[in-house]
Amino acid sequence: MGFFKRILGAFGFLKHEVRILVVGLDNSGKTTLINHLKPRKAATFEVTPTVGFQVEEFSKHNLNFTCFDMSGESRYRNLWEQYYNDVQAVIFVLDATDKLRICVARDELDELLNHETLKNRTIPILFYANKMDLAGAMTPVECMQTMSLDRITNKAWHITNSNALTGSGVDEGVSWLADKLMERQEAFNHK
Ligand code: G3D
Repeated sequence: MGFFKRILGAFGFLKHEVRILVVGLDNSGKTTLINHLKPRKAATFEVTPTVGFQVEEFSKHNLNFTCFDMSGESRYRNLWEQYYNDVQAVIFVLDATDKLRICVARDELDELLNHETLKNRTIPILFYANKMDLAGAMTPVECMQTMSLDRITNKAWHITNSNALTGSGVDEGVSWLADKLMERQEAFNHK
């Protein structure tokens, strides 16, 4: 089943807008990965040309995707933090071959997890250990350990490997995310 069908199924008729953030360091493969998520037709793809800070967004039905680099000058941080509001899920893309900068990714994850807007929210976080096709890529378990993901106790999270060039592994992650969103929707409906 396609990405949009899965998520639309998860949210029933989608009476509300759903925002999914796609974040990670530059060069981790975010743009390549979301090319697999974007609908081929009717994609509205915008690049917001802010000096030093670039956000890519697309929407379909009531699903809104916002994608940006977490690296970059810290003076832009408060700009992208505005996107934390109303987010229902996070996709965090890791370059599994970048052993040097995975510590930077871990620090950025810290900032995200401890952010006032997100720290008490139970939104699911999907990690892609991307570039699995390249020699020397860390396995999802190695990424999990280096990123200390087991410290995330108040949010559902999952890590899976991916090759954003071919789309391999992308669907597995999306299925997990759709299931988590569905569980949340069901819990909300029973309140
Ligand atoms: P970003 O949007 O996170 O900055 P991009 O990253 O999607 O622009 O990807 C950065 C580079 O990594 C691109 O190469 C892209 O083709 C490559 N890449 C992304 N995902 C994968 C993957 O799974 N496997 C491999 N082998 N390469 C990948 P260029 O050469 O265009 O800079």
